[in-house]
Amino acid sequence: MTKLKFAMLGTGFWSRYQLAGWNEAGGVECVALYNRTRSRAEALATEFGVPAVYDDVKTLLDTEKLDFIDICTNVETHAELTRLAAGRGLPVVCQKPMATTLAEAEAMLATCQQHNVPLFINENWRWQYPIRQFKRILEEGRIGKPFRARIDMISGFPVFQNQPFLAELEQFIITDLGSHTLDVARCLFGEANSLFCQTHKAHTNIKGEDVATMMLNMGEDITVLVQMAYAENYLEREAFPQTFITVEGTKGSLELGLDYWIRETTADGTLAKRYPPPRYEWANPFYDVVHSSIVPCQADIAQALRGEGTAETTGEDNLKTVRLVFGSYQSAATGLPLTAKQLA
Ligand code: 89V
Repeated sequence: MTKLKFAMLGTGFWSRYQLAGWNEAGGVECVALYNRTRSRAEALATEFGVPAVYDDVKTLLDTEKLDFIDICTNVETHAELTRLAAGRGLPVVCQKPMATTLAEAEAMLATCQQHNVPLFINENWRWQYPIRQFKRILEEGRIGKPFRARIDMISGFPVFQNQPFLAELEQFIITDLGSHTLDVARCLFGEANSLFCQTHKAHTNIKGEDVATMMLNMGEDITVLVQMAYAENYLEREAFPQTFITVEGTKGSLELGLDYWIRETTADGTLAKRYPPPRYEWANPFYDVVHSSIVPCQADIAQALRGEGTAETTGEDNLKTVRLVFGSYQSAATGLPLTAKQLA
């Protein structure tokens, strides 16, 4: 099989895991790296044996023969880089969050459609092994018809140390984490029929909100509460970046809890089994469940890029998550819930 050649744009904190993920997924080859600070691209190129380095995107695109590009830069550059690549007929894979506003995300998709190139979003959270197992068990239906669920990602982890730019975002936790948790909600329960959100700021030294709570009605009338926080809550045990999920159904309940234990409780009793994520040598142990989810996410995108099927996390699909992200800010600002019509 000939490998698909790609360039990665951006060589910050996330890019080395993204590159390792592509290597693990297989069938693709990174042939060039771009960073506006050339030395940062050079360092990563040496580490991963990437042959070419650029500090100018247009020169890279004019020089390299590529099958797609992977955008791993800060969010405010995603739209422009997408426009440049799509204009040259190149499929685009882009990091979440897709864009800084809903209008910008819509424009990115429209540009790709206009140039007839696919757009994929590296939305990995729904690919976490324990979450995939949770989805499988939920769909087996033993807990009956779900009517209420909770998705929690609450942490005191010093996230700003590894990703300092997060402290500078005017809209922080819903764009960074809500992009993931709201996407998981869609993946498990379907599309939103309504949304209400409230936010808070616990850290005084950051720009955006770091606490958010959303109440949604989703799919076939399921009430879903999404709770997120980065705050020094002095949790008895820090669990970053684990997501906890509880679903109540007409015949039982299902819980994804600490250390990847899934507990299914029905009239027959409780069945508990642990579903830890795979461990990769290249993964940062503080992020293992997230880093390992990069691999199936990229394998899914790679097979779609080879024309072997559709991917889950297309730009078109992710736009529905983006609508929930910015809908949450709108609800928090106005104090009003949004209807399905307002979210469409
Ligand atoms: O995946 C991410 O969006 C990261 C983190 C795990 C820290 O939220 O920014």
